[in-house]
Amino acid sequence: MTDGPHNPHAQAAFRKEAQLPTTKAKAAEQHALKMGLPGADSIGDPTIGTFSRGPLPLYAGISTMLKLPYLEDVRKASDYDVGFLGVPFDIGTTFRPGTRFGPQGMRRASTQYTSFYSFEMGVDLFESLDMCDLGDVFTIGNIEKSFDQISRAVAQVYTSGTFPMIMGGDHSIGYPCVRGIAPYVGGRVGIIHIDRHLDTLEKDMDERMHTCPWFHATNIPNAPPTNLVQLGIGGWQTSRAWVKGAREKGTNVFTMDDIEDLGIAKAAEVALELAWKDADAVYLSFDIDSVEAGHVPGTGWPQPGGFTPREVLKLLRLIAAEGLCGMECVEVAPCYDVGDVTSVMAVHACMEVLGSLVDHGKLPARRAPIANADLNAWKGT
Ligand SMILES: [Mn+2]
Repeated sequence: MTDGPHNPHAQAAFRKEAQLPTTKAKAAEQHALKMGLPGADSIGDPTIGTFSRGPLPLYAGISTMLKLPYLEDVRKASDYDVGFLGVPFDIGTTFRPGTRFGPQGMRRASTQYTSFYSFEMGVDLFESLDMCDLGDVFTIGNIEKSFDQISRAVAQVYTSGTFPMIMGGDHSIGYPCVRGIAPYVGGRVGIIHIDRHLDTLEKDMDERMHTCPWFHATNIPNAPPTNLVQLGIGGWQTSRAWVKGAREKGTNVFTMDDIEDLGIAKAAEVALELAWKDADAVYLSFDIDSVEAGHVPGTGWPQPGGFTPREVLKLLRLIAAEGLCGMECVEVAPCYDVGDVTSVMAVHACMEVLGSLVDHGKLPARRAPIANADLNAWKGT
């Protein structure tokens, strides 16, 4: 590593890497060899087994999220700091469907991320966190009943003291996801919503579609619209009815121009101030279509003019620095994707948030599980 005055970030990254443990990775490697038998005599590398049982090769094996353990018994979620939860649901879609395959797309793309390490942040998620893939919510062919299933599933994860990392699904799930957390927070819940679309209709096509989550989430008694911050809104797909909804509710809206004028760092600071005002927790809703359409073709409503990947990743890092009660990544529709770039972007966003939570001491910070939690506490909200 060359020292010099012009690469302080890289030098800091090298220093942080030198401090990271390898304990869990080594143990996992031993376990993989034990399960998959040592490799053939001709193989020189002693870490290579006959059967692939660890993260390598990236293209092999069973695609759980990040090749993490699949937690079949959801009652044991409390053993983990982070639980990835798929919500394969797209009947709230008003244009192109396909986000029911979002969780599977993200799982497939996630194998590229199984080094778990961010050079710039100097974080190794595998060493720092116990994570699992909780599989998927059993969504069905009815929006409201599926919402009930989603709220119940999210409540199960959250009351286990586990960080819910939710993989959508269309954006209608924002409402039942927040609803599944809010009753257990104690105080007020703020929401940071990154999107090109306001999604503040009461109903669309006579149902609570993916254009509607924030109208309903902000009717939850402890999730008021004044603590909802909507970042990146704009373009030619925003209906005037959405604007009416946001105006009447009094949500906090920032267009791409607002954010560009403020700069990403200041925009994050302002968003955090608003979302955290008198709040005990903040939930993050990341719509992949907030990113410039050219980078994320695999989504239902691609739109030009959004964030560049680099901008949005920085924004996500800064928002996560203050801690979160959960995150959803929605609107990934792999059937329109090109070379999995949209799924990769979605996985990268989740990794960036987890990395920042670890880097800022917000994870691992397992909340004590709520004993005998009422998983229906959200009913009526
Ligand atoms: Mn959107």
